[in-house]
Amino acid sequence: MEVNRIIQDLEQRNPGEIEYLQAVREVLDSIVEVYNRNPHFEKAGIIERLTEPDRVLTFKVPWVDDEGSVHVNRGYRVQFNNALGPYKGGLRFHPSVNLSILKFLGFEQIFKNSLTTLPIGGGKGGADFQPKGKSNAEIMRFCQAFMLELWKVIGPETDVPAGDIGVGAREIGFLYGMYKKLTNTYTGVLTGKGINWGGSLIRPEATGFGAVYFAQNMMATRGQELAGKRVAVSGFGNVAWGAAQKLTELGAKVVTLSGPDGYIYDEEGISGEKIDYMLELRASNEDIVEPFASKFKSAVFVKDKHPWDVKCDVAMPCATQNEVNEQDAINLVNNGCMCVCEVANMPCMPKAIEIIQNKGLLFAPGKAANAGGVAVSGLEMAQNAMKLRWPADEVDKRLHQIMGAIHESCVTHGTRIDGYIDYVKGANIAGFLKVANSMIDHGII
Ligand code: NDP
Ligand code: 2IT
Repeated sequence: MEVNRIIQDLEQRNPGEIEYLQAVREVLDSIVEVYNRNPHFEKAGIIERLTEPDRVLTFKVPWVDDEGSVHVNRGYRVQFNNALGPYKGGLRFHPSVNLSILKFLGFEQIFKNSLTTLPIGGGKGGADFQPKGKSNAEIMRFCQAFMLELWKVIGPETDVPAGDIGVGAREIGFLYGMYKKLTNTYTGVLTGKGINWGGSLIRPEATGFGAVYFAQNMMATRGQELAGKRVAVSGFGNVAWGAAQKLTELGAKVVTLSGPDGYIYDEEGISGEKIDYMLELRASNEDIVEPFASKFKSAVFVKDKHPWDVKCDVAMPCATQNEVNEQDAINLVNNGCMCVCEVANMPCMPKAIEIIQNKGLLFAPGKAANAGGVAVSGLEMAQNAMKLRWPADEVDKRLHQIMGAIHESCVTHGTRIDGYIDYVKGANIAGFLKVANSMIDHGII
């Protein structure tokens, strides 16, 4: 395999899909040696087959707002690869959603889901819908209209969507209600369901908790622990909330959170009622964090900036892709940060990763560190299939084990001769091998 040639071909076939090409290049750069050492991969056309989604569905989502005006959005489902199990991955509702973003997310999901040790394939979907400022009734009508198309291609043994940016428990509820009505079934077709109707305990917290467990394991490789450390967190959504909770519980101090309007710095630490307030802010549908600084005296609002110029020991980007650039990485290094743990999907730009790794900092890619979310989705599917529910401590114990196993895979496949653990390489190789070998077992299909 020649990475540059493959990327050139992909560019021609998928013009302008910047995020998708960025995600593919990262994986190919990591696996090229292993791939070329095992000619059976090339013989089976694994890369050509892996980089073309099994199918991509786009559809019209017409809906009516509270004033009676008609709107049309574009809905998507990318069913990328089902070598390991039913397609599995979230739905994103955000105005920035396009095919490139969903293909990058779906591609990453293949390897992430492989790392979880659970039988789930990779997929992603969503819509270019702006939830900001919409009423509850408008959100419901949009979700219903979206499901009127999506239901045709999903199913508990086929494709199991979940939440992502802009899709939380409320949206999953509206989507599930419509699916149930259309199919006259009651199945585990979506994860992140409400706790009263098939959801798993710990699913809302799982992405953040899992990432913190992963960061604990990383720090332990250098004899360090999270207790007493200053942690910069970005975002103020579901994932940032879960991470802030667990970090605080373990004795770390969360000093920042952020939104599209800027970031909050709180020297006293974001804990207790401040973490609860994050949920209120998020639910307000206003998408600003500035009110945090009016409510809590110790908090300062820094307009239009990312929180990567503060002094911290650990950085956990929890908002969105490409939110940490080259200069941010330099700032983190200069401020003494020792560990950057991606919790969002692909939040660090390639140049930023290069700087962080070259300076010897611990660095975890999102597909390893944030896999706890989809892992507990997998546990939700298992519970639904058994028609029972595990207590919270059982789910949390399994989440702990899974994150430990992912860390172990990264160490096994990513440790360099000088001892530095390249978690990017480790995660990509471990995730890839299982998928590629399964594709070979299934023949050319
Ligand atoms: P939420 O919708 O709950 O929160 C997303 C946060 O990121 C908000 O603060 C949001 O503000 C901000 N954000 C989103 N897009 C942008 C943008 N283009 N520019 C600036 N800020 C932005 O989503 P989650 O917390 O669920 O997701 C956060 C990240 O974690 C995403 O990368 C997601 O893919 C990833 N992830 C989520 C998992 C889950 O289970 N939910 C699992 C694994 C990863 P705003 O809405 O105003 O833009
Ligand atoms: O990016 C992700 O892993 C998610 N948004 C969660 C997917 C899932 O199926 O739970």
